[in-house]
Amino acid sequence: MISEKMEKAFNDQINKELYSEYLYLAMQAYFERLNLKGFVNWFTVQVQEEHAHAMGMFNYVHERGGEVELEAIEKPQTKWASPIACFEQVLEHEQFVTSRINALMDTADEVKDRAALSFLDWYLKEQVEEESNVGGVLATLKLIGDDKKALLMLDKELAARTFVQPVIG
Ligand code: OFO
Repeated sequence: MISEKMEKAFNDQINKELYSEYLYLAMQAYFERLNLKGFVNWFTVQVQEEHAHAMGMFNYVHERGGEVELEAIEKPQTKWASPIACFEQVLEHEQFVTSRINALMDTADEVKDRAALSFLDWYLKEQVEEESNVGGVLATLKLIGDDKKALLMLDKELAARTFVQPVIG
C-alpha cells in the first residue's frame, strides 16, 4: 500500500507530466504555424512520450492500491519569438521536471518507500536522455543561426523521429 504522502507526490507529478504534454502540444501548434513539419513531428513524439510518462505513474499509483486525483492543467504559453526561444524553454522545462523527479525520490526516501524509489529510477534515466536530446537540438539551432537552408535540413532530420512505447518501471 502506498503512503498518503507518496500518493500526493505522485498525483502532483502526474499533473506536471500532463502539463508537459500540453506545453509540447502548444509548441507543436507553433511549428505548424511556421510550416516546419519535421519539428511538428518531433513534438508529436514528445507529446506521446509525456502522455506515456503520466500514464506510467497513473498505473503505478493504482498498482500500489492508491488513488489518482486529477487536478486542473495550467494553460501553457502559446507563442515564441523563434525556434531557439522555443527550445530554450523546452530545455528549461526538462530541467525543471528533472528537479521534480529528484524531489519525488527524496519523498520516497523520506517515507522509506523502496519500491517507489526503484520505479522512479526509470524516470531519472529518462530525464538524462531528454535533457541530452533537447540540448542537442538547441545547440544545432544556435549553430544554424539565420541560415534558412540549414534550418530546413534540421527540419528534415527531425522528421525521422518515431515514438516507441516505453516500458516503464
Ligand atoms: Fe516527462 O519528461 Fe519531459 O517533461
